[in-house]
Amino acid sequence: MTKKHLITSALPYINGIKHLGNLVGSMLPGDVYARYLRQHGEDVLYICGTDEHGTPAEIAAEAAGKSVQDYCAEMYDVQKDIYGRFGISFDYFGRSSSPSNHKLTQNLFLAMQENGYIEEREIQQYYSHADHRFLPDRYVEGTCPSCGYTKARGDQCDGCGRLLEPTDLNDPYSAISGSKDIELKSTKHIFLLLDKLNEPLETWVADRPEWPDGVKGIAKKWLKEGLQPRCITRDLKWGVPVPLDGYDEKVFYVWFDAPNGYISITQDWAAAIGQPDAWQDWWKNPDQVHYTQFMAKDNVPFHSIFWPAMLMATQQNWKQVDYIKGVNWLNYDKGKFSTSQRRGIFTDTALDLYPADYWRYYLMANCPESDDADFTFSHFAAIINKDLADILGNFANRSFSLIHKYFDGKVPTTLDNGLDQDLMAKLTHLVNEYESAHKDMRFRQAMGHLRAIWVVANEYITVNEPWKTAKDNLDQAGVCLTHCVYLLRLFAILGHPVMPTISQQILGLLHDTTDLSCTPFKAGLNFTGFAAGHALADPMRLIEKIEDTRVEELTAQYRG
Ligand code: B3M
Ligand code: ZN
Repeated sequence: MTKKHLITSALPYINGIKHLGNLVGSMLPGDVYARYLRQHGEDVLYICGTDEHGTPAEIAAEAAGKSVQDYCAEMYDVQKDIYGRFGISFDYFGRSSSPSNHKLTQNLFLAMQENGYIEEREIQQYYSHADHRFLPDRYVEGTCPSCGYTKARGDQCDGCGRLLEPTDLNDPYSAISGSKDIELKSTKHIFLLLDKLNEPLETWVADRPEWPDGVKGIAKKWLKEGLQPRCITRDLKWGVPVPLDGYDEKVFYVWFDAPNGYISITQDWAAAIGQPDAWQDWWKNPDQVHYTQFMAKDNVPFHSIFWPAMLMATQQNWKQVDYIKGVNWLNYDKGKFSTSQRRGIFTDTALDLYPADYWRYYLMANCPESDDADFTFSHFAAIINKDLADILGNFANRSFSLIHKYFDGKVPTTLDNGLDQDLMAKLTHLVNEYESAHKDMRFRQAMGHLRAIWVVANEYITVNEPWKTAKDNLDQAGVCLTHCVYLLRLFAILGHPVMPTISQQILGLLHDTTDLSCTPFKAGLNFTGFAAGHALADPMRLIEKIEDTRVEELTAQYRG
């Protein structure tokens, strides 16, 4: 029996509208993979949601002059709407602040405590006299002891990625007020005894055959250094309450509750479809499910070590991840995207500028899979103008215009003698390569194969010159143009995972009612075409080119 496919994308933080780097780093590849699997008849559940606790939410809510509850509710709706307009086909987009995640996180914690993986410790924590409060790790900044980055945070250094404790920082200061008038004071916190899980984790990581070397390398590096007990409570008000006496002023560390969101959002999905126990099919049935996670590379440690360790510590046989797709960074014009400096292209702006599918195709064709990628408007325009306008769009335009000119907008003939054998040989090879690349989540390569299929189609119409043969051999022109109708339908089927809207537009022009969401690639290859006389829609320009002047304007406008 084939396994069900559980897919999750790293939960985007609630604060601020996400930029293209966030999109291509987890949600877009997750969506492309989910669409591909569904199209090929697999049973898929694609889960994501907003990561709402922790200091980013509190800081952003304060800056917006709103309660953190109101801020999160508002930003949840904003982000959900944007991903919907990008065609991200989650089965459910939930919230880590939901009651289900509070309950689940507390129950998981109590199970870890029951099994001896929890310990209370008195620690030294920075107390800020200027801010009259203890400082959670992200509220402490300072100089990284490893790389000297001066704005390293108390939990992780953005300069070198090292995970830190606030006491590791040199020249620490309060990230709230900038005050250096901070001192270490004693306070009690709860620790997860990760050191007790080092050995079982080493065995588990070794038994992850599918993990890419890069992911395995990160996990093994952590395990080789030896996991240390990790503090899982924070002096914050907004978060999952700690179910222990004396912890009313503390909540769980955001990374202790966020990944549980994958499970609790599935519980919310089950409730929403009226089958409250359906979530168990995905999370309590480990042998029947294949679980793939998508995330940016800095989230790999938490997903390959921290959360698997938590689930192990509960001894409740939770489904653990089978494959982790960690994506590198998308940089903006050789620098970093910056939410605070509004540097770069953010998902709301992107949708105002161009159709979602332009971005979807561009980002997958340049997906930072093995290395960082760099976005510039000139590169974006070059790819859209060449791949989508000149190759795909031009082929569609020529085909439809010639069919309208010489065949009254109707399919010229049937292909009773079968499809051109040379064309089919090229297509079959490329479609197999394309399918294999999707299956292995090699997205850049997949887009290269898709583009090559469009090129084969253009070569076919160019070699057969129906605009010439129509003058003295209409039948010959008809056979060629009927092949073009066949090719356009194939493009729609192949394009669905990445460019669902353009693919549907092509079908609309063909007056074809095929359901692309469940028509596998090979079905497109075997199709021999419509009946002769099948009426097509009037030609429309599928892709609008991006002019050089517009590229210059946009480059200047979004320089940050
Ligand atoms: N919210 C994404 C980030 O680090 C983080 C992922 C949580 S997945 C459980 O930007
Ligand atoms: Zn560093």
